[in-house]
Amino acid sequence: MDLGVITKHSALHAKPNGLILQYGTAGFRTKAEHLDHVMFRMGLLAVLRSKQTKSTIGVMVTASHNPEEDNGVKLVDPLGEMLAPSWEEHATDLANAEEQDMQRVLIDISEKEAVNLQQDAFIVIGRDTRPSSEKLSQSVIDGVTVLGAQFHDYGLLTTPQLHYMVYCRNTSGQYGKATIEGYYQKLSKAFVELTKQASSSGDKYRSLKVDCANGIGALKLKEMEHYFSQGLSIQLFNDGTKGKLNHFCGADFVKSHQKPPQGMEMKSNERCCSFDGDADRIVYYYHDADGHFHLIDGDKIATLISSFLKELLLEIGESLNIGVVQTAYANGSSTRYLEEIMKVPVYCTKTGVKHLHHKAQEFDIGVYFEANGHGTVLFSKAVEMKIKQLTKELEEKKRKAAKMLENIIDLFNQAAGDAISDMLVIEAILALKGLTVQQWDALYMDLPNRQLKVKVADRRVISTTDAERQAVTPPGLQEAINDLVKKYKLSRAFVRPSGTEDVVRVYAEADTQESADSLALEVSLAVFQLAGGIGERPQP
Ligand code: G16
Repeated sequence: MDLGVITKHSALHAKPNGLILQYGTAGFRTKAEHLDHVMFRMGLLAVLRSKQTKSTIGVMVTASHNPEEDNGVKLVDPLGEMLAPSWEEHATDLANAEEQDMQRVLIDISEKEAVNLQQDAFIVIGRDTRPSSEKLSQSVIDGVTVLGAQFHDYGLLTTPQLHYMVYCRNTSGQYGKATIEGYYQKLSKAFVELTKQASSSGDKYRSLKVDCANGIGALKLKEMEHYFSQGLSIQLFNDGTKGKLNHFCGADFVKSHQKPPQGMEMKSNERCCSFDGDADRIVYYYHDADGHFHLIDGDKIATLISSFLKELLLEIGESLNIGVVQTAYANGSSTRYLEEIMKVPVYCTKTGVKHLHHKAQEFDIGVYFEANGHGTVLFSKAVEMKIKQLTKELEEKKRKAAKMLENIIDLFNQAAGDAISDMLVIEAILALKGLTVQQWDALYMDLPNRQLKVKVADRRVISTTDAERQAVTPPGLQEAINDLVKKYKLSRAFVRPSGTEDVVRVYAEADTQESADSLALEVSLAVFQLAGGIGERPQP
């Protein structure tokens, strides 16, 4: 490693004085103008990680659901998963190193992680459609090339597509072809095979309105549409031709405001969905005949998928170990339904798909979804092999079910939660089961809930335990929350510092919407008072 060269190049991507950033829930995220040095340094770090793992590493330039002015970066590990926790710490150290300490920090990381600097390295890079993304991804490339590594720049990709590319490359194509056509073909083939099995009355299920958050999802769906149009016709809204990214639209907006995105033409009882800015989350919704808005979030997506998988397993006579992984944001009704009606074990982890993904790997079939619509299903290698075998062996009815499972396995992006893949899975299940969006929604009734954000001077003053359900600091906050929760029926509330925005998140649920709103407001006020709120006090 020619450290002199690194110092010279690093000076061209100088760190703003006094700026401290942390590798958060999904990498670094802040205003785009503060990220040039981070991008260069993540290019360097990706090379070290690639040398250490002797694998291709991914770098994605995106700030997903954040406003257009923000940007961010995250590294993707060899099997398409999020970066290992010890390397998140290295990422934070490197991003915050002063110019004169860069060499020392790089050497420290290399020594701690026993990186063989002579090893070849290969990096793949993707970016979203933000105006700042192209230049920032060039800074990543500068970091990669300064360490003499090879790279492939995929240019515009959804985040899950980059995860897919990394997984394909490190399994020598076994998972799929590491090209955009490879991704389109793999998913579309599985989807078309599945929907062929739906009865013709399934036709009425085969059109869908998609809000693309004015992001990358629109570009990619337009490219992909003709591959799967035999099974589904889609109509795109907020496709980026006029509106601003994530502005009054997209999955995060719809989930947190519990209302439809702007720019979407909804007729009553029509099935609609929203992607987020980098197309790794999806939520569904519809207006009923009385004009009431119904949100179908990640919890109900997990329920639909788990019940379908259970039915298929029953048909082929296999009792595999299915587990569902949620976070504290999961609606209480969903957890109860999964555990008590469906008899599926449910686990709760901290927010961040990296935590859910990890837990889901413990099962034969691990279904994980955050309530915000971020999730996928993981199948163990043994299960995949068994299903393949069963497609050859069994009598017709069972063979058909095994074949469906085989296609479902191919349709999921097992590297990461993926709005496009999840959308196709959901559409296939609805068509196969002949379920309308209203029937899906009626599986259980969500408890009314509300999410709010509170601005504080330093959100790190809040620390949590018990999968973020209890606040440990600041002193007195949890006691205050406990007292407030006691005032309402069927209630629950928690607070946690966001890992992607400079806010504290507040979640409350209760027996009525008024109670949930009022509890969320009271908890927000407690946070404001006890955790150093700044700006305007939370208002009803
Ligand atoms: C990211 C993570 C998600 C997480 C979300 C919000 O989503 O990948 O797992 O739920 O941030 O995290 P926080 O509450 O810590 O801000 P995305 O879609 O923005 O990449």
